Amino acid sequence: MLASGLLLACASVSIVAQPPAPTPDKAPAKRPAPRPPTAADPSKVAPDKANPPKPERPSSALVEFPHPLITEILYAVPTGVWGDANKDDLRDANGDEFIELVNPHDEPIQLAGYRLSDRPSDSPERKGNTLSFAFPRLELKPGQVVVVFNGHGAIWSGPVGDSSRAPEGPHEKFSNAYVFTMRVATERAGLANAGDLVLLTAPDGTKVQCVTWGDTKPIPGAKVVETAPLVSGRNSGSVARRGPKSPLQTHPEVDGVRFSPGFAWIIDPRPSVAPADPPK
Ligand SMILES: [Ca+2]
Ligand SMILES: [Ca+2]
Repeated sequence: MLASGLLLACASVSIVAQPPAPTPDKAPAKRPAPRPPTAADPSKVAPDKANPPKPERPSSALVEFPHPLITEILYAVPTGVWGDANKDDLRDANGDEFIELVNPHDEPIQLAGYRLSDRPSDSPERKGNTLSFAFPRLELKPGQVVVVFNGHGAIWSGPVGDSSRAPEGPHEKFSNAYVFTMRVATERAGLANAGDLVLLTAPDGTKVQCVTWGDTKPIPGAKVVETAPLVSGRNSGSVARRGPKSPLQTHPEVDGVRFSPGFAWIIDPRPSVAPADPPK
């Protein structure tokens, strides 16, 4: 008993003499606390599985977000029935002209306030004959297509908008694109076949895109300037691009038709498929 009592006493003395053992939830005072990750050190940020970071939007089109991209222009309307681009059974040298645009980005864009125009009136003959069309409110989802016809003398059926209002829906006669008319009242206002331009301007006045052909010089200050091929005369038809960064090229003839309003190749890459119904 005595021996064990001594042992116990020694043990108790020994226990008392030892510093208190650190407990798991009590770290030593000198241990540096881990610093929370900061924005300056993004590699240390733990991945948020519920909200994975979006990849940086690649510059996948000629124009930056949130601008639409001009994908096709018909400035030289073919003669006869082969020129009836707006499908009203009439061929109008100006009325059947059109400009097609698409949302080439991966998020919706708003068209309100964007403007399409041609070369400004710089001569007495052209005075008052400049084309200018401002879009009303219309949200374009990624890949959605819009066609703006000159519209002079046109007879419309189906949903067609103008500068004051968007169409009620997509138009099935034009590959389900949204269709607009500029409602041009004079036969003298159109895109000149020998040389002219189309300028796309953003609501804040930014000159987004300028497409020229023939002998016309681009408007200074445009962010994207392109020269389209000359397709007038026997080669009349549209110029169109096949990819969001491809140049505007002569539209191939498919079943006699040299344009495809509403059918954007950059969305549906089927170059050999008939893009439009041949005229009756
Ligand atoms: Ca023309
Ligand atoms: Ca027509």
